[in-house]
Amino acid sequence: MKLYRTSNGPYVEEAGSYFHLPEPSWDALVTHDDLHGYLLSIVNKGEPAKDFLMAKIEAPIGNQEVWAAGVTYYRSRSARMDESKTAGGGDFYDRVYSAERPELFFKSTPHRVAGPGENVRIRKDSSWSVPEPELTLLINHCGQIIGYTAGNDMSSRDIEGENPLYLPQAKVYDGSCALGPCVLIDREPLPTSTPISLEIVRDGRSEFSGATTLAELKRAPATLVEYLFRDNSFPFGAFLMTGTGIVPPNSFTLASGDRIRITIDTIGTLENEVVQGS
Ligand code: DO4
Ligand code: MG
Repeated sequence: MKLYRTSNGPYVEEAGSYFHLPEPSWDALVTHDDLHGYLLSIVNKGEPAKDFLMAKIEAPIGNQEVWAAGVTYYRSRSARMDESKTAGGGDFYDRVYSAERPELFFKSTPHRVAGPGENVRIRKDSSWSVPEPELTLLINHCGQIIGYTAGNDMSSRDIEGENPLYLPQAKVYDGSCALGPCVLIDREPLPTSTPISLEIVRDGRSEFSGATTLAELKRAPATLVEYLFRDNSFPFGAFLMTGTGIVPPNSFTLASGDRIRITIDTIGTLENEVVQGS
């Protein structure tokens, strides 16, 4: 089932039919004792709504914090080592890739998150920016993975590459994160064969495209969540981005007007336009 947050409240979609939810609070849904069972009960009542298409789809977030895992794909390890080699930071990325403890960092508060169709931003003081397409977990307040969405961990590679201690500035700024278009609510983990793809369109033409699958993700989502919840509480639940396995070549940087499309098969496509900070 797919859960949407819209300007007209939340809807659940099953087999092409949309059902409006009487529970309007996104936080109450995320912290529901049995969200999957609750949504199933709404679907089974069988009263599809006709007004879903009139509503604006919004980022599927209430008061959840957004966190991110890093260097969970070999491609990300290599790209980071390359971008930070003159700063002498490369070794850290190699070590964290094979360490038992994953890299986890705070990514975003809800107000910095763009929904489908909204703008993501590149920093005005960055000259090398990329999107990072990432499977993103929705976790309830008890630390259970209850759903999956597509995420974009927008990153300033020059700022992070200059010094790894600049990571928060490279990663956390207005419009630096996008989530959506919906949350796939599933009790089962996603198959490792699940593809994630990225396309960047400039002036109507494909400027970059790439793909990976969850089989390339080095760490189990449940292990990442276990680390995140160690000595850390999330009363409204949390999102956890699981890292990128797609990095455009070093010659590529995003530009204002680029359209970023991130597709995860069973979830859908998250599309955003890029604007430059001024
Ligand atoms: O180590 C810095 C960030 C890594 C990251 O965001 C990723 O691998 O996706
Ligand atoms: Mg990332």
